[in-house]
Amino acid sequence: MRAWSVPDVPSLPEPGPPVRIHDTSTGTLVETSPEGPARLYVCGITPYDATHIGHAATYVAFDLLNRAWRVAGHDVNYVQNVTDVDDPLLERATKVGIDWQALAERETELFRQDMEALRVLPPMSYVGAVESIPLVTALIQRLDDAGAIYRVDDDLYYSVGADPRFGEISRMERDEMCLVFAERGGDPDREGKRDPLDCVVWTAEREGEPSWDSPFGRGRPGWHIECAAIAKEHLGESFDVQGGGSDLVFPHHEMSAGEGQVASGADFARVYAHAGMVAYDGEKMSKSRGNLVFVSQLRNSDIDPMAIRLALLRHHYRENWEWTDQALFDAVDTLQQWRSALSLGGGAPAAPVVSAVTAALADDLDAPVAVAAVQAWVDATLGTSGPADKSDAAAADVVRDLLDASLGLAL
Ligand code: 5CA
Ligand code: ZN
Repeated sequence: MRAWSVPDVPSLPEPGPPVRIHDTSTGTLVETSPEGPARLYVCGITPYDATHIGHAATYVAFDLLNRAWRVAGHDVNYVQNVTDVDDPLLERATKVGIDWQALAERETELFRQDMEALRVLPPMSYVGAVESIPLVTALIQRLDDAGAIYRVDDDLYYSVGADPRFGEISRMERDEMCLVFAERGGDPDREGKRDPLDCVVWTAEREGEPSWDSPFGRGRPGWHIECAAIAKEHLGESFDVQGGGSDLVFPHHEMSAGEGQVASGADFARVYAHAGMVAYDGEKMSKSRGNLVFVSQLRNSDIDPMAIRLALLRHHYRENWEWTDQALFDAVDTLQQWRSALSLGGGAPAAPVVSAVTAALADDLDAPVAVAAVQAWVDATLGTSGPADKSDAAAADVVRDLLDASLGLAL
């Protein structure tokens, strides 16, 4: 599938430090040490509605990782999927009476435009579930050869018990797994399953739903196997970081990692990184609850996308936080002040702010600390924090490049 256009990324005077990131499976910060290009898989959207601020926060978070790696001197092989066939998409298409493919194409296109406006670097491979069906069936075949697949009626299930490491990513107790599995698309109570937590990898053809030929009969892919198959094909059997929002820890990342590991014997990802959930009106922003603020709506009301991005960057990516309109207006004001500092050309020395911002981002993507360092430079440059050294005649160019390369803020 086509991704979106690549913005210019300026280079910085010197490389940034190695990047550390929080790993959900160990609860620790891990220094990433990519061999060759850094390999990143971030779960993409299910395109049945427009991109909301919660989605944007998650993709901006992993964009910081992509940028921090590049600043540290790595090439990055970034892969993202589009879940362009799945239950929620088909249900929405039926409900609103439009063709499911047209709905998926429309919302994917809007997502591309939103990502472009927010200066999120595009993935090298942007891959749909539908176009990946041959990869999915090949992976199911490998799992079947490993004895990890069985049938319930005509549907195929993956045995979670086939992976001795099952549960090591989410580290949830079984009771909790069963509850969360039921809430997030799973079917713990279906009769005929060997383990309530086993997940579907191939849903047999159903009346009125799309289906494709496969060695196991007509049907369509399950959700978790989609990401396992796409990641393995486009990044290799193992890769550096698997990313997504924290609502994907279980079952999605646990299941796709298990499927990946049983097929190859190798670790799926080295690190599992998760962004916190953005709330609005007191509850997690979600399509099913309907408490949404859409990026495209804000853009249509002439909000500067860089202000949206700055409002997101003011929160650490692992935090759960609540979006407010006021925070967006504050970001608009802040950008105006930053732009006036940059328009002076010279100002406070740039070198310390470059070190502070690249160090903060390499330290588990600490954007709030990076933003505070920029603010301190702006205050010193504008003289709003009292007398300051303003001797760096070329400071603005360096800080402008820093903002663009590290934080994705083109001012
Ligand atoms: N297609 C699957 C992943 S393979 C999916 O979860 N799609 S999604 O459209 O529902 O979500 C896309 C991404 O946005 C996921 O990483 C999800 O964790 C993240 N996300 C969804 N809601 C929020 C929210 N309120 N705050 C932060 N991130 C969110
Ligand atoms: Zn996924």
